[in-house]
Amino acid sequence: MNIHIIQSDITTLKVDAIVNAANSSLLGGGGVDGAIHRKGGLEILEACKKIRARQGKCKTGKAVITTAGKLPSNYVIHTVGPVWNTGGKDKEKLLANCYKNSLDLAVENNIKSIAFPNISTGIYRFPKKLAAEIALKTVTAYEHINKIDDLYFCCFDQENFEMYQELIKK
Ligand code: AR6
Repeated sequence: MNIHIIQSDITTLKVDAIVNAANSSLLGGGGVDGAIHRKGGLEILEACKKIRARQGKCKTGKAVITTAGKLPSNYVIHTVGPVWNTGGKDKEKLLANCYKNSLDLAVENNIKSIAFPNISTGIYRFPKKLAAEIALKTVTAYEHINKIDDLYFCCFDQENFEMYQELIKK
C-alpha cells in the first residue's frame, strides 16, 4: 500500500473512490461536499436520497457509498465528520471512525485506489494538526490496508498539505 500526500481539488482525481466530507443529511452542503455534488451532478444526489429513504440520516463517523456520477472516479464514499466545538476524546474517536468505516466500504467494494479530503478541518473546525495525526494513525493501523494499493490524502489548503508532509516523515 502506498500513501500519497497531494494538494489538489479532489473532484479532479481519477481514482476508484473519492471520499466526501458530508453532513448527516447526505443531501449536500458547502466545502468539498458542495464541489462533489456540483461537479458530479444529480445522479449522486439521487443515490444519496435512496440511501436516506432506506436508512435515514447518516450518523457521525459512519459512511455510505454511491456512484460518482460525472466525476472521473467510480465511487463517492460519503462520511460524516464530527463538528469541533468543545473537543474531547469522543470527537477524536468519531473522526477515526470516518477513516475506518470509509476503508471498510472500500474493501467491500474491491476499491484499490482511494482519496480522502481532510475531513472535518473546514466548516466543522476540527484542529488541523490533530485531524492529520488521527487520519495518518488510523489508516496505517487499518487491519485490511494491504487490500488498498494507493491511498491519497488530498489536501486543499497549503497548511494541511505542509502538515501532512511533515507528519508522514515521522
Ligand atoms: N477538494 C479537496 N478538498 C477540499 C475541497 C475540494 N474541492 N474543497 C474544500 N476542501 P469542509 P468539513 C477541503 O468544510 O469541515 C459541508 O457543508 C477543505 O479545505 O468541506 O468536514 C458539509 O455538507 C478542508 O480542509 O468539510 C458539512 O455540512 C476539508 O476539505 C460540512 O461542510 C474539509 O472541509 C462538513 O465540514
